[in-house]
Amino acid sequence: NAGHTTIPLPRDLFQPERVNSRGIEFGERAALNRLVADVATKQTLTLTVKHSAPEDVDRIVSLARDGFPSWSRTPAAMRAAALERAADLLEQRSAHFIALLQREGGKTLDDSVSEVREAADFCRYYAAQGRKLFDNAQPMPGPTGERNTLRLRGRGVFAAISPWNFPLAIFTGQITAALMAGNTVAAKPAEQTPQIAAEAVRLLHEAGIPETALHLIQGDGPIGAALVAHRDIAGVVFTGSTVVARSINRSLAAKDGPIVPLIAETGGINAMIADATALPEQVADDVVTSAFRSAGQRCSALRLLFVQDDVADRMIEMIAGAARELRIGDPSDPATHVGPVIDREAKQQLDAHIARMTREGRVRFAGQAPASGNFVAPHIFELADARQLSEEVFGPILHVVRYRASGLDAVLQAIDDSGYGLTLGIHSRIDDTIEVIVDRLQVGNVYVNRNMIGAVVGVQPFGGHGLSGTGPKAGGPNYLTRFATEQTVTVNTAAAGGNAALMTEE
Ligand code: UN1
Repeated sequence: NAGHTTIPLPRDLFQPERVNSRGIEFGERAALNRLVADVATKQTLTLTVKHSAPEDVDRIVSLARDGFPSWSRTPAAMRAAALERAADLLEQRSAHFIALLQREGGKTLDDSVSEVREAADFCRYYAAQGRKLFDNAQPMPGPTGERNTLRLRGRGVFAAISPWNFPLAIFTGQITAALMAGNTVAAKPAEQTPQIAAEAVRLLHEAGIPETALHLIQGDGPIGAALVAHRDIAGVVFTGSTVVARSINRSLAAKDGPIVPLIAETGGINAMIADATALPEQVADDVVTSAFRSAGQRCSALRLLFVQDDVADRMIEMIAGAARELRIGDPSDPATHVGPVIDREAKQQLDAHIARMTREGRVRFAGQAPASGNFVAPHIFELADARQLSEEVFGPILHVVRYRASGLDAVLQAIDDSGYGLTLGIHSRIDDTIEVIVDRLQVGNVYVNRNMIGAVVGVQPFGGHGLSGTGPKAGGPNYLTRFATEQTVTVNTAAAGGNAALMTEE
């Protein structure tokens, strides 16, 4: 039997005059106002999304398989054009998607605005990369009398499994990369954010992606597992937890039939190192942004701050001071810095972590959150040893560890030993220190003397290593090729007869 997800729609979605005073960079005022009116009439409604049943998975994957020959032969320039139209549509309807991100994803205005921007950026970036990579076979060197070319082609049906924390950007990014590479797609969004996914798919179809090339499967973990296990899946792209990535790997390994690649982007116990030469105001600002913005619900977020002991007390005090200024509450209020966590289950897990740390006497700062709703206040805990944090805590919770200058090596060892390698922050004014740290740690995204979230498509391609994922980096120049398979063609140009046509193509 198919399950379902019910999402209550909150009151007061927008306060337009305040939105305007903050200056949204794109989207029109009229659209915002229409939206407010629209939502106001639906205050008490709930949204119910029907989940796919396991037998639907089979039907949908078959449809995607049938759609593959035609889509994979569609010229890359046409596939790219559809992605570019999707970017235009996302921008034209940004106000609508911003509202959805606030309503369904609980995201703040700033985060929602950036997310629509990022989704459009993914479309344009992959379109531009795809035009370069896919339409022309690349000539390869070879001896006289032989012509060698290498080309990329789609693999088949890609399963795209995406998280609730970037329900538009990551969802759209995975799908557009797979489509640009010539695959058809069965996309399974997080069960917490079904409406955003449904509207994004509708928009992509409207932009010119054929319905036979892109299919949506709504549901929770078991539906995702059925999709991954399906015999006709040619590739899987996944963003989410390390635990789920492992189970996908196991499922793929256990399948008969083709060997199926997994592109996984997972979590991290992301560290920042602030030494005694760092600028305290800058550190405080960047730590608060990295650890608490988006309610800490980014895989890039800072979890573990190492502070040199000479400056530790002052630094922690300044960070706590900056954290105290954060406004926690309704994400539809433009003044809010920290919105809710995604659901009750997430809140319960975070509350349990906070209770344990508090019992152990580690509290250095505890913020205030509204009592009702799924809010978790920012917290700072001090640990004696980094190894006391062995799992990713996905919320607005920062752990601090002091280190002595002579103990930097042990800090690097501890970061390395975690097995994760996603983001890393360094605050220091000593170039040698920065160089040593960057060189020593195999981490995907390193940020020096700035915050460590918000990787920009095409500027800081995003993704990690080890327990943090397989690479290649999303929004980077090597991403699309991993969705494709390669074919070389070697032609004996010296042969007579049948090869003449191929020869004259040159
Ligand atoms: C994620 O949180 O799942 O750099 C990944 C950033 C974002 C992270 C996205 N691009 O903060």
